[in-house]
Amino acid sequence: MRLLLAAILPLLLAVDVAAVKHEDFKECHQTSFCRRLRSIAARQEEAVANGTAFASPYSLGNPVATPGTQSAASWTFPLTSSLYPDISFNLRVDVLAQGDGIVRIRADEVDSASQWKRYNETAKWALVDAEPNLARSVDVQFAHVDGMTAIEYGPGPAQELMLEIVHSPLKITMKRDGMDQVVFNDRDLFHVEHYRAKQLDEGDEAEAEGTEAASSEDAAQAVMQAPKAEKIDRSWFEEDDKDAFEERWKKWTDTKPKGPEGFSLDFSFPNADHIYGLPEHASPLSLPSTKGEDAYYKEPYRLWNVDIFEYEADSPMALYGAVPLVHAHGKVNTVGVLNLVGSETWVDVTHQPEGVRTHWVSESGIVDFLILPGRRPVDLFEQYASLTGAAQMPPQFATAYHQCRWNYNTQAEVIEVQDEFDKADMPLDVTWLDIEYAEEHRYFDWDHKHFPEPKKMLDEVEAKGRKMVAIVDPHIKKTDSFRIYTDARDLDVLVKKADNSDFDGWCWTGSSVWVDFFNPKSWDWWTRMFSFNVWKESSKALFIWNDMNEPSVFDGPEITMPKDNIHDGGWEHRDVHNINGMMFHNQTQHAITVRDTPELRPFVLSRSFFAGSHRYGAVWIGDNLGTWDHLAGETAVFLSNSIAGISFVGSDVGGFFGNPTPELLVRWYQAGAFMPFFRAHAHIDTKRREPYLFEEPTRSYLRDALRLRYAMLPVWYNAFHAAATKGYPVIWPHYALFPEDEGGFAIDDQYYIGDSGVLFKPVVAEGAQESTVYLAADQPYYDYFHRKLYYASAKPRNITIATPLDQFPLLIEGGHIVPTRERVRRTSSLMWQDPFTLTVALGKDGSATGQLYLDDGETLAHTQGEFIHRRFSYTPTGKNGAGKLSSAAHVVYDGANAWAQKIAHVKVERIVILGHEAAPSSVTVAGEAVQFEYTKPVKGREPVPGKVVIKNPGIKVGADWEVVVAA
Ligand code: NBV
Repeated sequence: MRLLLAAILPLLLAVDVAAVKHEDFKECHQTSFCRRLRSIAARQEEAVANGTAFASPYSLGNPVATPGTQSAASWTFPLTSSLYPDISFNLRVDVLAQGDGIVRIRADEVDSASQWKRYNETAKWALVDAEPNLARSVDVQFAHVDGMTAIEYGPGPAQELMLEIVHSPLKITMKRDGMDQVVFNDRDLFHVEHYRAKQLDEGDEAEAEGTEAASSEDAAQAVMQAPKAEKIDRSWFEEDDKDAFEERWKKWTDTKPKGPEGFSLDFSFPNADHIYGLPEHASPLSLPSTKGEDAYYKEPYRLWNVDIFEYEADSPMALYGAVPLVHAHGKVNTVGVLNLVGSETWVDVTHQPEGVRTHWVSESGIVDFLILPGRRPVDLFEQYASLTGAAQMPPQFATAYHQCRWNYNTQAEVIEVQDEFDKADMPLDVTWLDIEYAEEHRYFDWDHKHFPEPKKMLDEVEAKGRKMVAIVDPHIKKTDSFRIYTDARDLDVLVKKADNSDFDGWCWTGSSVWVDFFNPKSWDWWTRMFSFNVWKESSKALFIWNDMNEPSVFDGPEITMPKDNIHDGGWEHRDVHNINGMMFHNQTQHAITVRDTPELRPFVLSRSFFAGSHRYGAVWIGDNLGTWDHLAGETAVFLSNSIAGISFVGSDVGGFFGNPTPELLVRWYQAGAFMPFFRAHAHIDTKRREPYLFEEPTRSYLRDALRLRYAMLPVWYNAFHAAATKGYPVIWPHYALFPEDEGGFAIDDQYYIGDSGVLFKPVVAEGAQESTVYLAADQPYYDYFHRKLYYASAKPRNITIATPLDQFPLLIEGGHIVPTRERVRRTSSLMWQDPFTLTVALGKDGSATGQLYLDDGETLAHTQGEFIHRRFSYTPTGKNGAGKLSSAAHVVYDGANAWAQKIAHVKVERIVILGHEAAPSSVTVAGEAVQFEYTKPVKGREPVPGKVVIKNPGIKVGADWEVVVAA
């Protein structure tokens, strides 16, 4: 294997300076369904532009209550296309009980004479309940008159939401307060390719076996009858596409046994100015246009999970993960659409004076989408979580610093790296092992030559309070001497080729096979592989990294699996491709959860993801380049992933490829300290760049970034807790936190951590001595390090901050209380009983609030009520800053729970009140005076806030108390 690597390495290095190989990845015109469906849409739009009347050929019949649902919140409508009158479809509309009125719309071909069935299981994997609860009938009012259906529903008695369904031509509008929010089929671009038999010759279509019985005459007749659709030409929908039944690309042939089965969806958002989402792309958060004269991109956003080598920092090309979710946002309303499709999908976005329009084309599957009503981004987060679930509370260590590299090559090296961190007084929680730890890249099997005693190594690491992560990739070396391969083969759980034999392909392991994690038979077996009885050389200090799960297949089309490969249930790979990585992540996470009794919190990092992946762990954004433009572009990627649930996210700090300059590395560590997932990683060929290797002052700057992360771990833990309980992102983009502030809608280079009020902006330009920050709230903003006070009264609300290399914009918005732990230790697990500092950043009305959630960081006891969750409030009680700071339970919990008792002695050692205008006369706790120091404010052009520092107030972090500040 090392020989193979030696052979491949020069290739890897050769491209070190090159950019992505565009020729390895398709553009829309190179994939037949995209070419076909997008050109149908283009023709239609051209016709409209030329003044030709055009209307959708699709219409609905009379509704019936959906049989079997026993609810008055589900209706089915016969759906027909005037172009193909003999093909019947159904359209089903459900109003869901959850999420204050989420609507689900599904359409499928019915009674198809074809032997084929469209893939209908995306919901099963993406949603917590594939069939979410339907609304109680009392909340929903339904009316159907003369080709028009109106469904009123919504959270309150006001019934402010309405679905207006125009039957012919089909158009579905979701309205709020009488205004159109989402219009489905607004531009009449909705189209589903029904199953058809392959035509032998032109003109044979009516005779051909299968589903297509309508003669062209019938069709012409139907077209005549279709209202307002005189000019539709059926030939538009049947472009002579030689690739419809078999598609060649480079050396690969996709056999496409089902023929064309794509579909096209069209959603307009008349009240939106911006659209966000559709991760994963290295594009701005507010998605720019892909069509029209001022299109920013020439290609649509592509959702097709790929192992993309050296991706570009600004591009709509597909990356490793896919969440077919958008937020459409305007000053008054925000709405979402979640399109449950796992096949290849391309999305065009256009911005018009009349709002934002989107056009989605997908290769296969049923039509199944959900309209999330909003009204604001925070509601969308909750609605999305009500469908896909919330993330799990991660183990504490996972929120701290991770040191990775491809590769730490020996057991001794692992220990040495840890020791060097200790010597350099740099905190570290996790050391990672890339593929070289495994004998011949047979994951699970240690290379004993270099790791002679893995258990001993793991125990040594654990003894220092640290953890390890080892990689387990999905490609399995195809050799009879490898138990994972023989097991999977004998269990018959491998992905199959179109001819039903086991698929094999090329990867790190050489000739490899892939387990089909859609096959339930693989699940228990995979779980067993991680049990301590089976993987004897592992321990509870070892966690897992799932890479290459798009899946990456070196000799496959677009470096992945052929689309005609077969998964469980006979489904083709094309149907499930974008879901594939999540299935692997899910099963690994499960295995890591149950390997111990009682169960401990798992940690599994995945590269590929889909809607719902946040339930299974963290994600990183793959093989970035160690360049300034990558550092600059990543913030938008984190935010875009985050709003789609994929919020436990980070990048390879320092960049995977290349050798960053010390300055770039410092900036990346500063950025990394504010990524939800903070891990340094580097390609095997890069120079070593562990932070302790650098000279001063770089070394100190790197140390400062690491220590700051550790000091702020409580802030991060709060945010992770909100993600786990409410479905909120760990980091918040401006539009989500300030949904009415238009000036912030396109901002994607700065963000807030949870609801902490902490605003961070990475410095991403070489030599930048200052940075501009946008302040959205009408509040004072305090420099985190107390150096300055900022207030943006003028619009645009930009301020300039000095950012020499050891500084970067980190502000606390007035009105927040920020808990930190300033005694940083070598690893986070050792900090559990350290005292807290509370920084009270007074708002302009003199008040502030904050919270602190703490649990054991390791077990699942928190789900049984073992935690503390405090709410801190500073309330002004008089003039000149008189006030009181109090601590009370934030939610109802048993204050005597085991964890609360265990940390009952943990103190608040310091309180810093920022923005205090005059020296207090006294500070007392329970009537006893406590020591404090006061620093006067500096007024003028460069103001510094007045501050009170209270040392050792004698209070416990888990208790109720009051600190009284007298004027
Ligand atoms: O396992 C090796 C690498 C890994 O370090 C990286 O983080 C992954 O994104 N892996 C990709 C395989 C191929 C890298 C060229």
